[in-house]
Amino acid sequence: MEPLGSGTEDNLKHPDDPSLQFLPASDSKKLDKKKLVRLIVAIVLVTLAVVTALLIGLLVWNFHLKNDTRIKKVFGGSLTVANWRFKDSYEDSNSVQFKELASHISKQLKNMYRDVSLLSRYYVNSDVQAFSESHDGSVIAYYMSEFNVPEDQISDLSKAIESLMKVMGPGQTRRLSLNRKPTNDMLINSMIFAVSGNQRQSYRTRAGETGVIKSPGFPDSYAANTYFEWQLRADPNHILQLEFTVIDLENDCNNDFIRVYDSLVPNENQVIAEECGHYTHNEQLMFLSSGNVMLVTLVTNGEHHFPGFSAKYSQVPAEIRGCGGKLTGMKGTFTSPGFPSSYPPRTNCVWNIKVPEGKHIIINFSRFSLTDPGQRPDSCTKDYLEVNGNRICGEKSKDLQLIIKTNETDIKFFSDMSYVDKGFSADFESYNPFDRCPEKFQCENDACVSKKLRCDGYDDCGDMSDEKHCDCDESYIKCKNGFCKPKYWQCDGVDDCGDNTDEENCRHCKAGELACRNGRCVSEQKKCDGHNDCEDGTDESMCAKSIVLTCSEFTFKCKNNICISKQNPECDGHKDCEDGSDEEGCVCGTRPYRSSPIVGGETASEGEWPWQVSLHLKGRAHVCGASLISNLWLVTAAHCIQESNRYSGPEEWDVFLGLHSQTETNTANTVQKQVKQIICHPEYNPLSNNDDIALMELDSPVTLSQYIWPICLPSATQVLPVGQSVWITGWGKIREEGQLASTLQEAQVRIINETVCRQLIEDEITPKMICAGILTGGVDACQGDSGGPMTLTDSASGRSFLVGVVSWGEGCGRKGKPGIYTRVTEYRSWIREAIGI
Ligand code: 4AZ
Repeated sequence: MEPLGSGTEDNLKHPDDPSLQFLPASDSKKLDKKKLVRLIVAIVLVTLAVVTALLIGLLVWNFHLKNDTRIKKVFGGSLTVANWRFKDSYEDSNSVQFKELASHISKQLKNMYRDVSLLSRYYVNSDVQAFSESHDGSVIAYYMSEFNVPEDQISDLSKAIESLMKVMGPGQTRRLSLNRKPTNDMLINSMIFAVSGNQRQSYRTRAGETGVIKSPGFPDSYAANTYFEWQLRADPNHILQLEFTVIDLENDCNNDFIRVYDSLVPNENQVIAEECGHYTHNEQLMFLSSGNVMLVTLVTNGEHHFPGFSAKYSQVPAEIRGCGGKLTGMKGTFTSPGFPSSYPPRTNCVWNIKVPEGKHIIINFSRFSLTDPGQRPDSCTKDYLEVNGNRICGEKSKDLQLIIKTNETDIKFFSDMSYVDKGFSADFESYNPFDRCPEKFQCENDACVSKKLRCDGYDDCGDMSDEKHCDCDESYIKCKNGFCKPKYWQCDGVDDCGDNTDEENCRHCKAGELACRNGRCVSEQKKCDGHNDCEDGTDESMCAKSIVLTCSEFTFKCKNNICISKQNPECDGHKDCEDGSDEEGCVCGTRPYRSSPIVGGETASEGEWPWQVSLHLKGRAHVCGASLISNLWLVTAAHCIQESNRYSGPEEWDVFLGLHSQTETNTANTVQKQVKQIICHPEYNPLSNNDDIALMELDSPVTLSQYIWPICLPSATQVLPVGQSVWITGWGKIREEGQLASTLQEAQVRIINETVCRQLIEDEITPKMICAGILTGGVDACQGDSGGPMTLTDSASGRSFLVGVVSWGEGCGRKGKPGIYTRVTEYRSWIREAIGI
């Protein structure tokens, strides 16, 4: 092909070419230039057109196509069709009757959505999935409605559904014509977001029979990323009772969970209970429905393999005995419906208690647990008991007592449509208002306590009134404020009187004298003068500068075998040993991000106790605590490992570091490790609990972080004075008869004098044990805290030391029964010899 602009003059001036007639006269050079300009203009125009088209395309995609990325949303609900009698054939989804009614209801749902423009715009279809018979013989329909909605409209869609629910919610009747009969009303009683199931099984209970439902693959393991539903139905006027015999799922409820619904569809507003993790059989796990249907769902996300669940179901008459009534006489009992099973949702009971004229009523609750995830204990809007207009809810760990100063009262119990709890068990008694506590002591707060508890040094009434105006017998000291306290509490380093009377005049040395540990007295002025005046170093032990002494039980030995006077010199930020060995290996025990129920404790902040470790029996639940002492080693209790010789193999354990909540073991802050070896103390004695300490090596070093950090080991000579405050932490039981805590708990206790402890605890307390607690009770370690740390934080350096390991005790949080801990200073050289730390 000939290149552009390369033609001859002759060619251009050809007389037969008509197009040439209109060309202006020009020479050939001018003509070439014009062609070039035209070419450039054409190129620019074409480029502009392409860019514009691209921009328009992008804009269209952005505003139209992108917006049109639609998400499938399924809302589930149920509605009652009044005036429509239930037929047995409605239970068979293949029957003609089922299909006919389902099709009518689907049409009505479509009509209902048509009235709301947002809903009608994105509505796809409705599917009626099941029918059940309501208590009055009419039909309850369970349906799913599907919407195909742009992503950015989802929340508006949910709001539209919510407001529709308000119009058509519980107690609201909407007349919708079925078969064009105006007499047929449709009462919509719920309509909430739900996920759609992909595996469903239906079961029908028969009177007197018990059925069983199990997760697929039980007891081996269930599959990951699945959703299963079990629909349970009972006869009219009956309710369903579901009792879990085994629950063994992943601990993290965000991954795998079971839900029980008071409906045939997974209606979010009708969740009775959600369960995950390992059910420990501490208490019966039984649920009741409010009507004759129940749904159990299993959602699995996690890849781990767990056995699953098994549960028994049966039907019981809806007339649950014990829901309200008249109670008369001098005394009696009443419980929440179904107790000790969880009470059913949607319950409303009223008990009228009437005792003889002139008497008053006292109600004692031995159990009170009315919690609901959506309810604060001070608001009581969901599940509650109402007495004289006052609502009570939440969990009361101590015995709850109500005093009613009339001879008649109404007690109302209410449970809403979601989440249930164990309920309550109560006794009522009449009492003579002029003799409130026959044969007992009447406290100022109207409680009655045994006369024996009066003036015993403990606050038994709860308002100290049993400890006021006391004449103290010879085994007690009289505090200046009038209280009596046991003599053996005198001079124990703890202000038991509250005004320090019991800690005054404890030293045998004169005023202005310092008491040495060896019993000598020296002038206060000799303190920190650089001379060993006490001859045991006491007067030089709390000084900025240390002096060199002959080694003894009161001195710290440096690496170069020189002993110094300073008490607890290790990792205090000062170089006390000439060779600096007191400041070696001191990365431990710091909490870079320290922010600020063990029995009577509080929930810890995340990262507050970064050395706290949770030991799980492999693939199962938490059983013991432990402390991280390097990036490879843990300290725990020997009894955790050697219990009946069952768990002594390293392969039997999973170690969780950086853990906060037992239900979230898979967060970015947690690390799970296996165990390489376990070294139990060779002299551990399970009968005496002496030497209750063990070491665990991780299979690989853990990366330290804000949430995972080792605690310092104390030197053998570190002093732990009586009365010192220390912290205990763990996921142990929150009450002696209670359940394990799900989030890490912390509590502050004090070191208790050994002599006092021996008088309080029946079993032998050896010098290798530490007693610590709060003697008035209520604050303590408990089962499940074992192996975990007792942490002492040095206030000057802010560094924390592992001074104790949770070991044993007589019950948990009992009055006058401190907890017993392994004294770690006694094992300093054993640890060094065993693992070189
Ligand atoms: C235990 O069973 C246990 N109250 C641990 C600590 C205490 C009691 C029992 C102290 O592991």
